[in-house]
Amino acid sequence: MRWLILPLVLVVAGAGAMYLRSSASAGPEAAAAEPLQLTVTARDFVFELPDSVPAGVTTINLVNQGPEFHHVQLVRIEDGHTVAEFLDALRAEGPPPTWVREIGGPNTPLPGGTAQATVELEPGPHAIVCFIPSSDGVPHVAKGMVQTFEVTGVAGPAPEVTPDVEMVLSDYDFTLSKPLTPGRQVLRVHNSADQPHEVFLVQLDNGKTAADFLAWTENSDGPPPGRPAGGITAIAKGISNDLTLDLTQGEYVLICFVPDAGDGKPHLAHGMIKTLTIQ
Ligand SMILES: [Cu+2]
Repeated sequence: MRWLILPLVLVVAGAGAMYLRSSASAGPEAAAAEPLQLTVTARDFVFELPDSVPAGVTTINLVNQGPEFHHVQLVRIEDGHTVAEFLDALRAEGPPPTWVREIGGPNTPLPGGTAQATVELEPGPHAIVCFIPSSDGVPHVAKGMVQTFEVTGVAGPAPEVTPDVEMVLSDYDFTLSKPLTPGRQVLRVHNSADQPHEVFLVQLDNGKTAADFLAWTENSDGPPPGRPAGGITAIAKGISNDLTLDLTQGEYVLICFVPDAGDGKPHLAHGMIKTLTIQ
């Protein structure tokens, strides 16, 4: 199996609790910490962001200047490995390294649109990759859409964010702590499974089904039968991302496209696709 074709089959060892920190750590006089902000601009086929980014809880704002679809897949390069080794591994055939950990990022907005997700950036080498394929089947990473950067310094106090709704990703399901509702809400997505998972939320057009959307992802013929409504890219076991959703009533579908560690099929083929009515 070539990593460039099925790049998200990243084997991950261990688990790291993210920023689900105790609220007891902040005294009443402590100023409320805010997430740091990082803008990532995507175009065909490059990412633009600083070479060096401060550590801490950070809201990643993806601006897609298209015209193709792009996402931000953040990975942390661990265990003393280097960005050069990471880039070599991306080019090489064979299993992906165990020292690369997926830490999420904003999932796919419409071309010309924006998406956001809040992640914890720890010091060390990182990369942003786009694994979405063009209509020729070639993933954007193979067209140059990978950018490495260094996270530096020491993180300040983490913001005390209480999510409105929590979602746990497992093999192969999305479990919500309570129903999503119309309006703005903060969703915390956590992966409890050994495999990495993502969530991509699509609001279906009137009369369209999840099957219509899947058919469209295979041939991209004409306009999509729905529109992206938020999501996060793959996160390894133990990682969480927060995102703000702004929903209206309607039919939605939740999808994970991450290839399975066992058979290489996207997780949606293992049942990791779910329809929701938001009312
Ligand atoms: Cu999955």
